[in-house]
Amino acid sequence: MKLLFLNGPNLNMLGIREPDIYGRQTYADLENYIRDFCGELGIDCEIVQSNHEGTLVDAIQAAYGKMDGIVINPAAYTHTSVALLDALKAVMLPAVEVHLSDVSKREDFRQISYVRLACCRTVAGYGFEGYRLAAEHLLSLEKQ
Ligand code: CA2
Repeated sequence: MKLLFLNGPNLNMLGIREPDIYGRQTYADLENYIRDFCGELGIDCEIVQSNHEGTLVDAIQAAYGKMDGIVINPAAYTHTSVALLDALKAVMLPAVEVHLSDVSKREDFRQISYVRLACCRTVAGYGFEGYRLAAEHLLSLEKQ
């Protein structure tokens, strides 16, 4: 199984500020964590981070016909981006939305998620482990 792991704006700053919300581990640690569990689960992974909405749209489109699913943490674009929602709908790949923090317990403006409308599951509040839970869910769908 081939999965695209897509991370949105400012996730490259992990570990630098707001450790109380996002932890002390860095974005490089997150990439290593993803590569490690993908190795264990036999998943072929591609990991992309961008601070630019259009680049994230391009990455979703590039997954069409190439990947079997998408794990996406759109970061702040979660709450604003119809473009990411449309891109996910266009490629029709199974997608899981991931958030490091439990967005349901945060500010009102984080209660809206556009991408959720194109995702089969949301995993929020489990830190790095959420990415593994998302990948395991997509694996379980493939085995059905
Ligand atoms: O909890 C998550 O994973 C979020 O997607 C993270 C986003 C936030 O806008 C979403 O509402 C929830 C923020 C990404 C990283 O932000 C940082 C800010 C300062 C220092 C390090 C990371």
